Amino acid sequence: MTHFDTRSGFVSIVGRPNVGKSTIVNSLVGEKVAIISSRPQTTRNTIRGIVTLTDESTQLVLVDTPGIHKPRTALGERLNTLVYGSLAEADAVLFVLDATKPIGPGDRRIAERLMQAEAPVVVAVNKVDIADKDKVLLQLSEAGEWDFEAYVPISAKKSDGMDLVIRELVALCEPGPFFFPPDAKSDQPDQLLAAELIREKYLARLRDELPHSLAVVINELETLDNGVVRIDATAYVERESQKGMVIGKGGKVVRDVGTEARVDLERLFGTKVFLELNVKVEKDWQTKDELLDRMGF
Ligand SMILES: Nc1nc2c(ncn2[C@@H]2O[C@H](COP(=O)(O)OP(=O)(O)OP(=O)(O)O)[C@@H](O)[C@H]2O)c(=O)[nH]1
Ligand SMILES: [Mg+2]
Repeated sequence: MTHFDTRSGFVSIVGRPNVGKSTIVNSLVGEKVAIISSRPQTTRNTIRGIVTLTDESTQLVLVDTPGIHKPRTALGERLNTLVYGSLAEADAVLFVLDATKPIGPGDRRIAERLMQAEAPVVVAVNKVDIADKDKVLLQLSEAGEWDFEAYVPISAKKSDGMDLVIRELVALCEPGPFFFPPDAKSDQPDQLLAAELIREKYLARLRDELPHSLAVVINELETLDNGVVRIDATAYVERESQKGMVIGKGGKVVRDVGTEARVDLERLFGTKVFLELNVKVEKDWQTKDELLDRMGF
């Protein structure tokens, strides 16, 4: 029999779009490993954030997932499949609810799926910093009928209650080896994180449906002799008519996004970054399997 001095576990973070899953992951990890926006469907792939307790007794591998919703495109379907697929490898699930919204059919559908899954479920009622106390209590008691492992009211934005979340999840870990070095924060390749940071800056400034039509791909990422990191990136939109909005008047939008992204990228790489960002039209990329493959979904 194998004996382990350490404990570890994979935790899937699931819930409807925009409930704060990625904010929770960043808060637990203590670093920005996942991008955040006020728009639903921000996260598009499973991003792993890693939390190792300071005494190095336990390692949690947090798997941030896209919000579960009614799919309307091939991309939407892939995202939902991705989420439910992540449950197969999960030792525990953190099911996130938004305290500012009543529990709806979307939440119930997810809850029913989770009841059939093997992994134990901890429910986090998030955004309590902006929700009425009464609403939080009501939601806790309604969710309590699902009979999951534990219920924790939190504010990921204010990092309130995160120690409770950690405690509940650690209790569900089994003896086992660490999957990553104790100081690791994420398993995400630099290319992907860089593309995500650029997309985040766009999400913050584009209106209407455009965010869903946008994908960012890193064509090249290299460290030059002088230590500067050079990144060549393309923002894809679906229609010629959208190109103008992504570029902006006189190139203002693409320039501002580039400037903001560079600040985050320089923090990420710890060095000066030279970012070349251009815009291309790739018709209906969300519905074409071949394009989704190429974009890494
Ligand atoms: N006030 C408040 N806002 C929060 C909290 N947690 C997240 N938010 C906000 O909610 C919005 C969505 O947060 P995300 O972390 O991107 O949500 P998500 O569940 O990952 O969304 P998808 O990836 O689209 O499924 C952002 O505007 C966050 O700043 C919180 O505890 N309090
Ligand atoms: Mg997210």
